[in-house]
Amino acid sequence: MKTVLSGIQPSGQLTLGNYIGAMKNFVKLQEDHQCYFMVVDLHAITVPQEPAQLREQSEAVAALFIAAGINPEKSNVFLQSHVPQHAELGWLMTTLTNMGELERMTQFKDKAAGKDSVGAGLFVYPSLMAADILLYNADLVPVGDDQKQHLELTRDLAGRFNHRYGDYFTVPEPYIPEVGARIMSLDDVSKKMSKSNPNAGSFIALLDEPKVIRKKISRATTDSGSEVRYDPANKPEISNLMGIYSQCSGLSLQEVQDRYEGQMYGTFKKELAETVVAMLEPIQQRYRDIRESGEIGRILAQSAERAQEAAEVTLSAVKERMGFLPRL
Ligand code: AQP
Repeated sequence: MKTVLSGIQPSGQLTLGNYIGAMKNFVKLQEDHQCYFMVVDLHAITVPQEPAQLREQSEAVAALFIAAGINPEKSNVFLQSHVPQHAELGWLMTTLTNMGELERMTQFKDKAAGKDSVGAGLFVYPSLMAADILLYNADLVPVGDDQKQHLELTRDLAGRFNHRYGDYFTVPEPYIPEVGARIMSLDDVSKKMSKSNPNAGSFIALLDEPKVIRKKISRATTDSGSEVRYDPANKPEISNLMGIYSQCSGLSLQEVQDRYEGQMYGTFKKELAETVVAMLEPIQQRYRDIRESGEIGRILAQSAERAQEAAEVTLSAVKERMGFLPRL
């Protein structure tokens, strides 16, 4: 059975982009793969986090994983910081990474742009991400389009390690959905929908109330035309909304286009809002049930224990190959 690993940062409220680009695939993949789904809290602190909020968001992301359909009996759902082997292998991978490789990362450039001071953690985080994946010898990594470059680095580091120290790591493959790999902001289609965007109107949070969702979609930017046509090059805003419609309804893009032929943007947006609300409603209900049950801590601890066992096997083998003297 192939191994799948992916993670989401508890750096804000999860968005529809995180769901469509990542979590929806996690749920499908768990049927016939050995899965590790992490709340990557060590990644979240690469930008400043308020401690109480980080704790709350970490539990919220874990609960949303389960509410979205990840079954903790089948898949490992855990916090990255609960398995200390991540940080240790992260350091080892950092020492195998070249500065130039990190300097080329577009996500770093985007997140660092315009800031007076940028933490070194933000710069080296792709090496930690590589460690996360290699620790479990993952074959497949379901991610949105934006993570493709980081995964390429992981593949390079796995190859470099195998070349220097003898074959050990599986070189992982990205698993990127064909549609929905990049859901864009509602207010600026040149940017991806992002949970840390300070403008809450730019994203739909998975826990937004129906009236908030309706308002955000009605205010989403569109071009001055009126034709509901999928044409990302010339009509990027409406195409982005059609992509969301398609992902939330299960209809193909062509079916969405046919359904709204001759109709105005206003009608399309109203029905899009209802489609999103209907898709999120059961997830939100399950989320509330899980939080109220108080079971999250136990689920996370059980998964972390299983994950740690697997992680320690890899870390010991890696350290031995790199020449660390074992502790007696
Ligand atoms: N807009 C998006 N469309 C499709 N997929 C997306 N993902 C994120 N945004 C979109 C995918 O969600 C997973 C989790 O991402 P992450 O939390 O590790 O960080 P990120 O990619 O940086 O996501 P955000 O929401 O933009 O977080 P912040 O604002 O904290 O940086 C990944 O698989 C990602 O591809």
